[in-house]
Amino acid sequence: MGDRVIQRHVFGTVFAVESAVAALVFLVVLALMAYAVVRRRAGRHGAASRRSDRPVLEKYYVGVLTAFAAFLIAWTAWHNHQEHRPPDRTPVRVDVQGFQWCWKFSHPQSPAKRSATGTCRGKDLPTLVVPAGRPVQLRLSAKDVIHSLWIPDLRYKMDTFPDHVNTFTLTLDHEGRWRGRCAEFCGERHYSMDFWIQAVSPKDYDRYLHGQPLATPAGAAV
Ligand SMILES: [Cu+2]
Repeated sequence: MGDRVIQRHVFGTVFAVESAVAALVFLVVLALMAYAVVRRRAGRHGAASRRSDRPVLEKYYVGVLTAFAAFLIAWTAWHNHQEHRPPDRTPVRVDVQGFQWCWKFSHPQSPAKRSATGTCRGKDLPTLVVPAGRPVQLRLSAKDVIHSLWIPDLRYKMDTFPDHVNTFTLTLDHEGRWRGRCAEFCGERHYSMDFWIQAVSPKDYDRYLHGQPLATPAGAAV
């Protein structure tokens, strides 16, 4: 699947399959309960069963549940592995720092020492600029307390810690702009810790690293 694997697709597939299995199990349990209630109300009930009444049925029941659980674990782990395998190309690096109450995005490979930050008050939101179609490694840390970088539309979320660097690699397969948030309650203005993530063409990203303005200015609607 290569570079075009995006988290939203993987998340959607896993979520759909897990929901279908959960719904199936739920319906089967409901049907069995309804059957038991109706049967009892109809008065066709004998003495309470003893433990040893249906050993084969119980083994079958345990086996089916174990098979469902094993399938779900293996299915999810396999998809997780597909998304998190090492990128084919050297990723672009961006250092992300969360602080009370905004973000700072630094591009260490930028000759112009490019970085973006803001106050996260009103429309003063920082923009994380990344190249579309290329793997981007985010190195996350925090200045004060725990925050969490969250891009709901793309299904990315990872905590940022003051004393530890968390790393993950994402690839956005097309240009666009999405809203990001803080997903870890971090104090008084946690609710306003929003930012933008904007994927631009690799050529525009290179210009951005060299300190030139973007063709589509950061913060403008795409
Ligand atoms: Cu926060």
